[in-house]
Amino acid sequence: MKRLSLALALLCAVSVSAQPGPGRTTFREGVFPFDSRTTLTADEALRPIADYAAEYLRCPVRQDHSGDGTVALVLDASGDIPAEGYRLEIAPDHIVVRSGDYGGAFNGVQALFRLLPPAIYGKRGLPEGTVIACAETHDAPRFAFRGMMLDVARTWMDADAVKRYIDLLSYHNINKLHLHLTDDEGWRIEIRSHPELAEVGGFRGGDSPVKAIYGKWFERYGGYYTQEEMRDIVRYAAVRNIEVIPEIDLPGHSRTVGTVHPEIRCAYAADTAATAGYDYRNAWCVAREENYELLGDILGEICGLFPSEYIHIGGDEVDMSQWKRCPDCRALMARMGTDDPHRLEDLFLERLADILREHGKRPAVWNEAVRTGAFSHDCRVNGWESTKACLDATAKGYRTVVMPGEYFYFDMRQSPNEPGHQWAAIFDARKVYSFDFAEAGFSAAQMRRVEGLQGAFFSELYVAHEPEKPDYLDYMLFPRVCALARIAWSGNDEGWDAYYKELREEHYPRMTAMGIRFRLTPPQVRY
Ligand code: TNX
Repeated sequence: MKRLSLALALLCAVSVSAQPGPGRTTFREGVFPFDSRTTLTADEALRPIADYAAEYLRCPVRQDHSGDGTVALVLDASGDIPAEGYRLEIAPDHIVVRSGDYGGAFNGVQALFRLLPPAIYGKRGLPEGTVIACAETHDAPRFAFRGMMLDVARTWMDADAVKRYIDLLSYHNINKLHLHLTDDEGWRIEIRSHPELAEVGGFRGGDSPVKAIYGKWFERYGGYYTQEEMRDIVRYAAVRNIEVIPEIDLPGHSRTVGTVHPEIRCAYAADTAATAGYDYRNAWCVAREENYELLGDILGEICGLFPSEYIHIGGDEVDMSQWKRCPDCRALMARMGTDDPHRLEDLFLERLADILREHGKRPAVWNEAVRTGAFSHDCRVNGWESTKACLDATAKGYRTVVMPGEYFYFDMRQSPNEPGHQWAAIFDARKVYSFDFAEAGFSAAQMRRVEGLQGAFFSELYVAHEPEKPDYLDYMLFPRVCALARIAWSGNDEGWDAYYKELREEHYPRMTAMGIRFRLTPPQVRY
């Protein structure tokens, strides 16, 4: 028996070829065995990570750091380890993850997971005789912002589904989850001072006044997060080193709130809003003073609910024809001495930014909001329309998260006959991986404004509850998210061939073990 487990151990030891991450790794003699003696231990501040890791490793968490078989999470105050970076040391009798902060420890634990058999993600314990090769790895991220956006407004995703994606993103060291909580088709967050927003606006079809825009909706469909559920999601994400950034999309994309509260629209539009069919009149009236009171209530609650420094207030795709036709908005423009409705958007968003600032927060906005350059520079811009839009925002001096549709919108189809949009491009993981700042024309000065990269999934075409398409979101996200996470963490210096080999040999088995219905992406784009 002993001989058998030794043989197994050697087999495993030999078969361990995975790298813990893209950082610098030096392999050493010997192996660390995972067995019944394995325990976890952590400095106090890292305790949630030890508890988290224990679920996967199926081993106890102990107070003391000593003893053979210990996996220790240690905070290093020397300042030598960069933010969110880690040093992972694997010796025959112990493993140490050293980091300068919480995020680094979490990332180090993920690096350790990547060395273990994919079965670890099933949380059912490790196969007998699992050993990993002794090694030391130093690694740290290239960007502080490594994000993913989910549109839960168009397609409702319940709290468990969101948590599942938080898990999947966290395995890739993604550290921001931008939740698109409101849009023309739904309002997904409870606002206690105005419960009708979610109670009515969270549903369409059936007897709901909220109409479907893309396709018809006959049955009642939808849902929303209670504040309690959302706090739980935020906590769950924080343990996994993910900050949740909420978005209330304003002043456009507001058809839902305009249906629940028609008075928020420009007066002429409010009267005729009930017309059938596609209704573009989805903007808040800028000139209506009471709107800022309602928005003060909404944003006040959002600020209290989310610990993130930035609150996203939208700013994209506003149909300004409404303002041009609205006597009150025109009078306001006249007082401002302009006939450019973009100035109205600046004014509107700036007032919302003031509300956020009163709550100690800052605004995040889509790139259209900084088109005139008048919007305050304390914001964070999400550059989505094109790479050029990201170049423009950084050239104007705005701190920018780079997420151009043609590389990072995972609602785009992956080949011509697959489902999805194609307005930005048709692309698969290979193109995601190829994104290169220098080639795209970012100067050194512009790079200093780049906070990082983000992927997005907009869900107006996604119908999660249609039983025949349950895996669509997995299919759209993976492996494109893998490639995004890789370039946000370390870039693409190793080249596509090497990365593709890693995808096939490491990520695909892991994703299979996780139950992800990913797209089996060919190495070369084949149309
Ligand atoms: C653009 S991204 C939008 C969304 C759509 C998406 C579809 C952005 C700020 N606006 O409303 O869902 O394209 O790809």
